[in-house]
Amino acid sequence: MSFFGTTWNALGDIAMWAHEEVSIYRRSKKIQREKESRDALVRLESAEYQTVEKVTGISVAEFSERYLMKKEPVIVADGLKDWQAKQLWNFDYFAKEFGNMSVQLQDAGFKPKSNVELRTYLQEIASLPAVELGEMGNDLDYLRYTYDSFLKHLLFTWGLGHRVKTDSFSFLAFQRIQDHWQRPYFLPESGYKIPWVQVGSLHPNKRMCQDWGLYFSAPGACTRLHVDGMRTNAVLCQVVGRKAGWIFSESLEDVVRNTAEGHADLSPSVDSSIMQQSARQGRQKDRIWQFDLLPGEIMLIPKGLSHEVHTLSPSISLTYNFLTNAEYRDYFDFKSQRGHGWIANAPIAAVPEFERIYQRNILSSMT
Ligand SMILES: O=C(O)CCC(=O)C(=O)O
Ligand SMILES: [Fe+2]
Repeated sequence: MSFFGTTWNALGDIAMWAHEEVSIYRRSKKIQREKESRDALVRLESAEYQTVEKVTGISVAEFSERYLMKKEPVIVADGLKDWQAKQLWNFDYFAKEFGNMSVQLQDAGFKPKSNVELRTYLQEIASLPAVELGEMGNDLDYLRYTYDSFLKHLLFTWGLGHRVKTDSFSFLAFQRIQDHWQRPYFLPESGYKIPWVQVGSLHPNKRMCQDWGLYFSAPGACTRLHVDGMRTNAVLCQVVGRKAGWIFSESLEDVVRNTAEGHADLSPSVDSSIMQQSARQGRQKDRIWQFDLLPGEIMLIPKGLSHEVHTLSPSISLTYNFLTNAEYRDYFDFKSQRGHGWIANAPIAAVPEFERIYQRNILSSMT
């Protein structure tokens, strides 16, 4: 990319960010959320429950029309077909290439935890036995992203990262293993609002996108229920191991957050008129998607939807966020109403009433 192209993209990023922050700040007093959900049980029980669809060989146009624009999650089962990462990446590879680095782990809610040697961490998790969805290890820390200074962060997001010296694992890995991965084949080349790419092509392996991360996690580790900070789309690219969990429709955002955080009435004895009314309203739009993500697959987590992710076997994944031009209006209106993303203070998988619902649905999908 030319110097002018890079400058134009960087200015676009800054202008977008400033415009959104001001707009959201001006509306922030009007942002309301339901702080308690009295009809949570009936809403969760009457929601349409389905598994995330898997497709292969999908075109950019079809992906956009059927999934991206409709905020419908999907797993592209041959998503990593052109990636060298599929052959090259495993726990030994990262231990060999980056093992001496010190990395800071995080808990299930992105809170910073201890610093450890990368090799030690990888060796500890690499051979742990697989678990089933819902089996959680409470003190299993996650390697998601290791920060460097704000200035370096900006340089990486503007595509100038190759010039920067860094001691952070995430930043160094981004520089060194660029050729192992690329923009997924079903995503458009250009026409992005986030990151700003109006001319030329987006190369997410050259320019660090929002929420970019190489994630390493142990069976039983979890990323608690949340909406991504900027409410943009995420692609979760699964290179090694298996992950599973749920994505919830936007209509269920407050219900699931209150359920996870203990602000929901989950007793079956709630006033029957409330139940009938919410069942009627809910049936039209409340949806819960369960996913099962395998190596080689890429899942779209649509913009603004709440999700919780559980690691079932030792896992390496790569993720980043984006927003295309055509989605901008919808994104902006929704974000203006709801504000920034959030992360629940407890996992929804630990709520027995929710567990009953998803176990029942797993069983019924097997018969
Ligand atoms: O893989 C995970 O544990 C979390 C992924 C996620 O939430 C995302 O990519 O937005
Ligand atoms: Fe997320």
